[in-house]
Amino acid sequence: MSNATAVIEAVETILLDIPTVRPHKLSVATMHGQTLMVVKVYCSDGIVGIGEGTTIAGMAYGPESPESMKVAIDTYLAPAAVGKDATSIQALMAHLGKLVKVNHFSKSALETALLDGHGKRLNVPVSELLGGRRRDRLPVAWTLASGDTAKDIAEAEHMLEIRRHNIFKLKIGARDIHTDIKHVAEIKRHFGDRASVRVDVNMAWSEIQASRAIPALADVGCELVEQPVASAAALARLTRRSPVALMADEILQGPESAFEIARNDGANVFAIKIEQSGGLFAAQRVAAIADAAGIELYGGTMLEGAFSTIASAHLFATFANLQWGTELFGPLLITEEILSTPLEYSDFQITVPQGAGLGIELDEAAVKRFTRKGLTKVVR
Ligand code: MUC
Ligand code: MG
Repeated sequence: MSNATAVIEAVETILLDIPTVRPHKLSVATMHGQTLMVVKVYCSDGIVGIGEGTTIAGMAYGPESPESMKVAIDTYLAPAAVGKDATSIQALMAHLGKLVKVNHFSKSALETALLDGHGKRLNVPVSELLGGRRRDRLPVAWTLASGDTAKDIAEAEHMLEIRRHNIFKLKIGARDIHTDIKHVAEIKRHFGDRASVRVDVNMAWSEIQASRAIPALADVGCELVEQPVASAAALARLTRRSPVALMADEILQGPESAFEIARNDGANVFAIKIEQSGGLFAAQRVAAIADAAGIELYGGTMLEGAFSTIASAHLFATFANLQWGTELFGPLLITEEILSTPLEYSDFQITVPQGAGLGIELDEAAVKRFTRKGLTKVVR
C-alpha cells in the first residue's frame, strides 16, 4: 500500500522466563514458571507496538509453545510483515493468514502489537479500535491450584480479605473423581455464599466419568464446569443433561469451531481467549457467534503476562455480554512486575487502562533481567 502513513520497519521477538508465585497444578501439568514471548513492531513513524504470546506449560496444553511462536514470527510472519502498512491491521492479518495456516497464538501476539501501535498512533485505547468499551472494570476470578485443599482455602481467604477475588476456579482432573469432588465440596462448604466456586477439568475425564461427576459437583454447589471432556460431541451430549452450566475452552479454537459448537448446542458458556481464537478480531467473531446462539460468555486466559491480559481486557470491555466475568489474573501468578506502572486490581475487578494503545509500558530493566539469553531476534 503506497500511501501508508506508517510502514513496519522491524519486528523483534524475545522470550521472558518468570517464576510463578507457587506451583500451579493443572490436570495436564504442574507449572513453576511462565514464559512470555514478547513481540515488538517498530514502525516508520516512530511508533513501537508490543504484543505477547504465552502458553500453559509449554506444549502440554496446546499445539504452540512460546519457542514455536518465536520461530513462526521470526521465520514467516515478520519477513512477510516488514514493509507493509502498519495501519491496515485487518488487511495485513488477512494477508498473513494466507501465508501461515493456524498458528493462532503467534498471530494473536503480532495482531496485539499492531493494535497497540495503532492505538498509540491515533491516541486512543485499543478498546476504541475494537468498537468502543461498554465497561471500564471487569470481574476477575482466581484459580486455586496448589493441589492441597487447606492451602487453597487459606489462599482464597486471603484473596477475599484483600478484596482481590471472590470467584474461584479449582483445577481438578489429575486425581480420582472422588478425591476431586471432596476437594470442591470442602472449599465450597467453607466459603458458602461468600464466594463462587467453579472447576476446570482441562479435558481429563471420559464422558462416563463426567456424567457421574457433574451432578455430584452441582450437589456440592459448584456453578460452572469447564471442559470436562476432550470431545466436542461428548461435551454436547453432557450439556443436554447437565444440572450446571458447562463451558467450552480447549475445543474453542476460533470462529469456525465456535460455529460448530453453537450449531450442535455444544456448551452453555464459551471461555473466550484471544490467543486460542487467533487474535482479537477473531475472538470478537467468536463472541458474536455465542451471542447469536444464546451461549453465555466468560473472558478466559492462557495465564498470560500483562500484554495479552490487557489486550484481552480491552476486548472483553467491548462485549455486549460477559455473563461469567473474566479470569484475567495471569500477571498476578508470576513473581515479577514487568510494567513501569502496575495494573490495577481492586474490589474484585481489574481496571481497563485508559491510555493510548494497550495503555501500559514495559519496564525495560525488568525485561533485561528475565530475557532468555542469545535468542532475541530482530527481522528488518
Ligand atoms: C485454562 O484451561 O482455562 C486459566 C486459568 C488457569 O489457571 O489456567 C488457565 C487455562
Ligand atoms: Mg480452561
